Amino acid sequence: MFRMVKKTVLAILLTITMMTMVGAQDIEEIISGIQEIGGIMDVFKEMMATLYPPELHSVKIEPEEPTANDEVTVTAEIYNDFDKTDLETIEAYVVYSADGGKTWNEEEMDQKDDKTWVGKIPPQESGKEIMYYFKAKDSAGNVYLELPCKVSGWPIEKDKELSCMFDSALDDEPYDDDPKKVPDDLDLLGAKIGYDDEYIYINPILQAEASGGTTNPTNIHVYISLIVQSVSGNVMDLAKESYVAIYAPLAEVGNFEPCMTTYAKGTKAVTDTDSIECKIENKQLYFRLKRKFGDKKIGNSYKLVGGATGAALSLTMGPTSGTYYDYTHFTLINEVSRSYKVK
Ligand SMILES: [Ca+2]
Ligand SMILES: [Ca+2]
Repeated sequence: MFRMVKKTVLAILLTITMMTMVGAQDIEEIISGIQEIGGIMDVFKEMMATLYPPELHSVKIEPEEPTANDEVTVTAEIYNDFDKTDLETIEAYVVYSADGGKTWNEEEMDQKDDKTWVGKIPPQESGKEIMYYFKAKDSAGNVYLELPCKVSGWPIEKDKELSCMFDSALDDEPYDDDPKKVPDDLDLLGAKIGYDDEYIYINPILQAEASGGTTNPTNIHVYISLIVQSVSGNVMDLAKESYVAIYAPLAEVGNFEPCMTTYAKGTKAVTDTDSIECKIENKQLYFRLKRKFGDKKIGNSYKLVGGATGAALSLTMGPTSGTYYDYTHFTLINEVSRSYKVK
């Protein structure tokens, strides 16, 4: 069931993107286009279930002022919203660094009850500042992820990676899809995310370098990442609340820019090239999105679809004139820094 549901979510995301690209400017027009996708209302309810990743509600560390002899017990309430979804949190980790975020160590947490997870951080040297963060996964592969530090170093230099980028949710297994079904340049293996005060950075991890596709026949590859701040019980909110990063090297064929965002402004869907930079470095695709877009601003907590890939198969587009390939699950991001000092 979930596989089908996710494909439907992906179809919606790509339809939003593609309809915007062919100039369907009115949000209601886009939504009615989405509703024409076969069988969509049947999977509506199940679809909603995938929009609610695990959430973190409280954190406690013991002892509060650890010494070099103390193992630290970390207790966190992490669970999916029981009112909104049947999905369950199945894994949780506390990840810590004793060197200011250069290297990270992961400790799997034990589940105590349906809300509470307990993990241990081993004794650390006296005087050290220990940074830590949490991540968790649910039964559908959605992820809760804290971002403990800010990205530095854009633009990315050759043979270097951006700092402070962390793994968001993966796609479905097998991560390496059969090339007959998903070409390597559209095959997602996961996605990384990072942030600073002005921007959000996303690296959809592709098996081979992103490529444009072909103009004849029309097969224009589309790479997207998506941020959504609030989805209040209606999947169609995706169209109204989404901030979509789009990379489509051949988009100029349809008189569009190869690197742009789309989002709702009032009742209209707009495209914008000022809020985004797309970059291919070391064969990887990176988006840098301004936190401010239109009349909105991304806060410190939001949901992310790290990557979705598809192709436009026609330039006069309706809901059926595109195809989708791959898609990562939802991640709930929380930009938060946590630390304690060893006495
Ligand atoms: Ca894949
Ligand atoms: Ca593959």
